[in-house]
Amino acid sequence: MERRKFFKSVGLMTAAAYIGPKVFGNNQGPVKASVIEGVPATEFPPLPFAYNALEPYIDAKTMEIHYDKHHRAYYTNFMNAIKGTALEGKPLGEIFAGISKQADVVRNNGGGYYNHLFFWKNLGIGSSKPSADLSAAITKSFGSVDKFKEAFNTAAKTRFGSGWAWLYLGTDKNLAIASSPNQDNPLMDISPVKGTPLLTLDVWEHAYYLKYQNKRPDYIDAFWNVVNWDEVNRRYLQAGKG
Ligand code: MN3
Repeated sequence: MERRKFFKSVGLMTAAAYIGPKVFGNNQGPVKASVIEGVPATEFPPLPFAYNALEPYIDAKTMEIHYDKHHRAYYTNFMNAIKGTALEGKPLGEIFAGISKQADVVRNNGGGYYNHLFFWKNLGIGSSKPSADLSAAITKSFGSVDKFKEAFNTAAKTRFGSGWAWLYLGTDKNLAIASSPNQDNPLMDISPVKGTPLLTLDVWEHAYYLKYQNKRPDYIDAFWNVVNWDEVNRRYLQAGKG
C-alpha cells in the first residue's frame, strides 16, 4: 500500500490517542499543547503499520515484540500505576511537567508509554522529506541536513545503556539534539534538556538486538530509511503555531 494512504487510514484509528485542547496549563513554557499526545487512551493504541512494514530496516519479529510486549507492558503498568490516583485522566504533558513529584513507576512507565507512541508515528516507508521550513531550521541550527543526521547519530550512538535520541524545539526556539536515559523525554521537568519533541529514536537494545545484535550504529544508519518526515514536519509546524 502506498505509505501516504496507509498512514491516512491508520490515522483514523489512532485519532483517539491524540489530544483535545485541554492538555497544558498556562505556565508550561514553550511546549505546545498541539504536539503533545493527550490523556492516555483507555485501550492500548494500535501500531500504525504492519509488523513487517519497515523491513528490511526494522524486522517484523522485533516490531512485534517491541510493540506487543514492551510497549504494551509500559502502557499497562502506567495505567495501573495511575488508576484511582489524582493522575488518572490527566494529560500526559501535565503529568510529565510535574514528574519529579511522582514515583519512579509513573516516570518510567509513563515515559515508556508515551515515547513508543511517539516513535511509531515518526516511522514509515515512503518518499517523505523535511519540509522547506524544517530544512531551513535544520540548516540554521546544524549547518546542513547531513550534519544534523551526523549529530543525531552521535547522540544515539553515545547514549550509554538504554535511552532515546531526540530532535526537539528548545526553549530558545532553536532546534536541538539530545539523548535521554531510560524512558525520560524532553517534556519531563527532571530532564536537563527541555522542549517540544519532533523526532525520536529508541536505542534500547530491545529495539534492535534481534537483527543487529551489538551493532547499534548499523541500526541507527538504517533508521534514516524509515523516518516519516511528514509526521516530523507536522509536529514542527504545530510547535511553531502553538
Ligand atoms: Mn523500546
